[in-house]
Amino acid sequence: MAAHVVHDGDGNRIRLTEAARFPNRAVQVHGRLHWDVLGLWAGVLEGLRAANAAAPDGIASIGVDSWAVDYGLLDADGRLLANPVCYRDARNAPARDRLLAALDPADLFARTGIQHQPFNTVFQLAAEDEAALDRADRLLLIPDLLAYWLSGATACEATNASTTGLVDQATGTWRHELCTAAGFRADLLGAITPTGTVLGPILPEIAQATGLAADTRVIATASHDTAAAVAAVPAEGDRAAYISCGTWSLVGTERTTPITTPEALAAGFTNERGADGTIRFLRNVAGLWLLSESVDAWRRQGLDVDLAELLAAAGRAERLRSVVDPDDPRFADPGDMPARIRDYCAETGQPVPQTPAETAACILDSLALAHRRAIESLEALTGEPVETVHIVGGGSRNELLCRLTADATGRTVLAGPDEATALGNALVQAQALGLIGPGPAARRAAARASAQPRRHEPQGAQASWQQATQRLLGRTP
Ligand code: LFR
Repeated sequence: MAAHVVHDGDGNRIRLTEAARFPNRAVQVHGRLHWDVLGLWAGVLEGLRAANAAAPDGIASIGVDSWAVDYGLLDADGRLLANPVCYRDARNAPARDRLLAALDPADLFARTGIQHQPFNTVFQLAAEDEAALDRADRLLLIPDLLAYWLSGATACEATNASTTGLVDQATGTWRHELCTAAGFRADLLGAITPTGTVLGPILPEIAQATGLAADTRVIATASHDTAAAVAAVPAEGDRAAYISCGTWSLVGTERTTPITTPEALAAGFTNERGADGTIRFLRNVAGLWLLSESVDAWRRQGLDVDLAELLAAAGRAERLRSVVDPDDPRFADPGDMPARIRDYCAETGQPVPQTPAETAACILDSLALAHRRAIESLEALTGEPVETVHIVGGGSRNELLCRLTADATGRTVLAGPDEATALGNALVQAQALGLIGPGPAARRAAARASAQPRRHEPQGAQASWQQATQRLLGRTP
């Protein structure tokens, strides 16, 4: 995505232009789920070539963001030792259980602020191949790895570092005793890099391969995609929550202090770091992953599924006929999602969705309900009312999900921007370059000026969603 800072009567805003797009796929090899990181790298280079060709005034800087927690291990010569493993690989859950049995889970949460997701880097490292750890000299999270290949500088950007589960929430530095507990050397981790640090110019070979000017800077933007997306939420006032909606629905608020109470831990909330040291207090809800995996499964079975038609049919379907808890662990791994949804509904004595439209309706109703559950927990845990829900990210394009979320939560939903991660990434770079003033308020103002969210007011009775919540909670298998 190419971004252009516009200064006009409305203040500073960012105009985004899509220069290129490439898919990201997890690949199963020899019993392990990997990312195709070299495919991603090829996509980055191709994208930079396209962005450069589309920017007659040149490109000042590049910022890399991606999903969180995953990493590559490098040897002493800076060579990648193995293809990074995908966080959805099955190796993590047993390692988490082992480590949590040895540590005090509530104490760990209080120290790091991070929810005990099986895929946290700390648990992945506890499951890591010992020989690889012995040979490794350095660990880089995915965006830091790509930024290293672009600039030659090794960074450990702060927003993404917090998701490892290895950072002290109070000091923002690594907790070395957790490295020891997980069985790896703390010196694999470099010093944490403040968000917005200029890492340096691109390497000469990158300038040559992409046509970019040799002085194009690489900036450690908010490299965790959710941190970038939340940095771009066009919120006004403090009664707004966000849902960063894509593969996951990340439901939360931005705060200045973490909440690490046993109640927050039990409700599945986490405290990740945002740009400017803000805290993203949020819950991971399994998001549109359930739908995208279902579409993949139907296509593998030879069904010709058109997403727009499927969503239209799901919109016409009977509401709340059957609902699942999207956070049930059975939905976390790649696979035949429609079959798992059928099993769940059968086990809980609900009508079993048969057609793709019925299945999609079940998924979207269930996500809206899970959004409601997370917003209600959020209010209870923070003691602060939520009046408006901003849905940002690719999921904000899903009109049906936005409408159902307004209905289920009984709150106004403001949908968009859909490219919130790219916008937040660019906002942080623009601040690092001094094109936008420093601090969260200036960024938020520029985020608002850059977006035109669509409004969805809740329609219809709350009672059916209230009953469905009770039904879901009462029937959890
Ligand atoms: C969203 C996201 C979430 C993180 C999950 C795994 O893309 O980054 O914030 O919990 O992916 O990395």
